Amino acid sequence: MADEKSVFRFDAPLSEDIDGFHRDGYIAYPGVLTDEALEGLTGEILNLEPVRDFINLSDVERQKMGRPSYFVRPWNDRGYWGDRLIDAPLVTALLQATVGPDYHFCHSALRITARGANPIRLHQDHHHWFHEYPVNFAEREKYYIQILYYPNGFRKGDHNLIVVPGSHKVSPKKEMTREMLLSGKYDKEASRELKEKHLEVPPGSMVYINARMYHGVEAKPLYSPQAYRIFNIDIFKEAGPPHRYTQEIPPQWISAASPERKKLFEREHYTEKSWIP
Ligand SMILES: O=C(O)CCC(=O)C(=O)O
Ligand SMILES: [Fe+2]
Repeated sequence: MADEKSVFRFDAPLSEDIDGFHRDGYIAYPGVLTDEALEGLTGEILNLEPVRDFINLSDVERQKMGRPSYFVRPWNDRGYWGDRLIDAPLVTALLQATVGPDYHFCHSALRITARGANPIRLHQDHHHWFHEYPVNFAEREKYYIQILYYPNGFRKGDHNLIVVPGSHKVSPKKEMTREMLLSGKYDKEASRELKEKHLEVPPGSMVYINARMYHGVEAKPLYSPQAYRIFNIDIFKEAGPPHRYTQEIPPQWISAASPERKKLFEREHYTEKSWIP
């Protein structure tokens, strides 16, 4: 539609962004959603019934229930702005500049995290690494891209994203710990000193990552001034067999899709049998 409003403040990455992606394993775009998209997306998320139910609880109630976060995967209940994220020009340009032309939409998720949430340890995300079927071996080197959105941002020390720039060059290891990764032992493989970087981003930010890069999240303190952090994620995979969470596409998404968007959805979704030879 020619009269569609912009989702992002610009439509294409700079070449230095792409250089940064290859060097560091991620690109951070602080405040990249337009004001209108940020307001629209935030409203759509906060109006979802299970999200409303979750944020209407008090911290004490959530702690009693042992539920400091609300999580849904796949996140299919998307409104106008949530839907537009999937193939907004900046997203398409980033994927084409990094993965190339052959990629598919894998899945999405939504998480609302309240005070008292645990940290998420440093990890890589890729669903072919730690499974040992022939298909998993064949698919290991392919791109798996996570696009992280932070509608209300995060501050350092308050459920902030931690990245280890350059760690996408370290081959996946099941038994890797934070201490091992940062010990210096893998610096040669990464061709740099591996250290944590604690990010801080304003509302409306996106972080585009190669999911091979180690990343984690700090805890959300009980005294956090931000009552809850909103996080939504879209994941894209290089063309090939399904990953562990490659989602079934709702039929109405397919029938409403443009020919270009349809291509993103035309792939198999994951089932228990997907990897069994
Ligand atoms: O919550 C975040 O900022 C990132 C979460 C993450 O790394 C994950 O869900 O795999
Ligand atoms: Fe992750």
